[in-house]
Amino acid sequence: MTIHTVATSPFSGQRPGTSGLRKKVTEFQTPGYLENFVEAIFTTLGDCSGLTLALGGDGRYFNRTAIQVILRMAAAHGVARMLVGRRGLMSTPAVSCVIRKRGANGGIVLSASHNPGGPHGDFGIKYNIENGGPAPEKITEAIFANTHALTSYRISDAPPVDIDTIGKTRIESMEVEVIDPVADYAGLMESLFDFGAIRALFARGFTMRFDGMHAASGPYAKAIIEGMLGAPAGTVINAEPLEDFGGHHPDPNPVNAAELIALMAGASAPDFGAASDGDGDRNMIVGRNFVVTPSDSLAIIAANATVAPGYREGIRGIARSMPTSTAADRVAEALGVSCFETPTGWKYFGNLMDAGLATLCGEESYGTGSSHIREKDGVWAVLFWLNILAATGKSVPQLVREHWQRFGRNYYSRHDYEAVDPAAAEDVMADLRHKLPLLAGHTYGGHRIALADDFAYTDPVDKSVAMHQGIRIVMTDGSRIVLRLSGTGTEGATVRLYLERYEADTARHDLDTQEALAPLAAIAEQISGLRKRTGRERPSVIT
Ligand code: VG1
Ligand code: CO
Repeated sequence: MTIHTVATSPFSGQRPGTSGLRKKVTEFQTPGYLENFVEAIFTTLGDCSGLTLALGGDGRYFNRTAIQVILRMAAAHGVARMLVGRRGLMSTPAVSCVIRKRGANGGIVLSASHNPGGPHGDFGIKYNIENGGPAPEKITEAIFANTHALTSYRISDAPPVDIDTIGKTRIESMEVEVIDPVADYAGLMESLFDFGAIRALFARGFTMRFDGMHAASGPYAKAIIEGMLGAPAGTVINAEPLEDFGGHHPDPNPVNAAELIALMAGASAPDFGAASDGDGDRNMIVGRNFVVTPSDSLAIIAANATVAPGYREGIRGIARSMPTSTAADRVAEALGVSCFETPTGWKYFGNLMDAGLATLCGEESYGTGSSHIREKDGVWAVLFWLNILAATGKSVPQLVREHWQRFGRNYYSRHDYEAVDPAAAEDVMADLRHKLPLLAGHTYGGHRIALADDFAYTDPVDKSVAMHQGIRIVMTDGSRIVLRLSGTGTEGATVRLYLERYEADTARHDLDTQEALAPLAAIAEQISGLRKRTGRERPSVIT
């Protein structure tokens, strides 16, 4: 085995987005492309001797190839130990769990999350720090800066490591330990939730369907829900991770998980439905003929948190991303705890959780989690719901309706305009920014604008500032219109339009969501000209 220094030259565009570097697989296959980015990570880490790092991915196409390259590069940089998930698999929350539980210095997650996989799909890579969470912006920006300065990368010519068998091997002087990707995580879940009560629920005949979408969460859900909690075989479907996710889009929303939604609306619907995404950090919660919005899910978990043993003492605070509905804010107020509004992306929650300021965090994009790790966590959210259902004996629709009766309903929807011309998308945003100072005080279609700004966030812990995190137009009645550009796409630009309207009156809690939000959508178009400028008649995806 020899360590080689290979000459290279920088690639442009290796800037990590909302959650790491995501590109087409074909781009990652360009000779040196992956190596350069990994070299930039190691350069940013500096002296790697003595470091222990976790490594795993969602199993998509190119996962195995990338794992071998990263191992050989880690060995060349003097990393002491790598903890690799068997078959190269580890869900994003499981990587976070392993880093924390085993006291690793960080980890590398290979995933493009909810983006499609396969040879013509997407791939992604992200660095997580010692607390188990995504690297904060100062680190991702340093990695990006290093991608520009590279002239070479270092790699061992060691033969491929067997990553399919649990055990230890070596590359150069680095130890490679292949670990069971599920064990640590399953143990953590058992410590947080009332497994006895959930087991009893299933024993009483409660039925459930969990759609693993042929992605990373399948093995976790199967081991925990069917294995430890005794749900009948077949409760977890599409549990085997596939390199192309079976050709599906591993994004758990009503559009991509249409089959589950149809099942839950049919005559033979089980009591509870759930799905997770490519890397297992997202979740969708469905009742009989009833889809729970992620924003409501966060609020409902917060309001019922103490039923779960891990949260019996109560929660310290809630954090939500800015576009996420304000349903959780009302719960925080009722509980007398703080509520934080952060930019989009889980990396902004890390400091709040480390400082003990927030226990529960959530995003409108089907992401919910807590301070048990530092990533959002799909299976965790599903188990939390199971625990609440078991403890209350209520159905999903009943729980949600009662929540609305108590706190009011936040009608909420996100309209995505995908793969639009990047110049047109930039134009929409630039023009809106320009208009912002003139908007407050104006009335559109009966809505008076109370505040219009370009969201900026100062981290309360380290005082770091994130600017330009989305345009926020807030009405005097609390209704909101938010526009921002996606930072995870790999084709053109994606404009996200988020709409929210609060309704206290129980008699008006059964409106169709899109109808309830149509007046706000019209105002958004009037102010932004989004459809006109992008040449789209309607959104590509509505969730
Ligand atoms: C999207 C979501 C965001 C989420 C991010 C990563 O980002 O909107 O809430 O944190 O994906 O999730 P963007 O920039 O495209 O809006 V995951 O499950 O892809 O790691
Ligand atoms: Co994900």
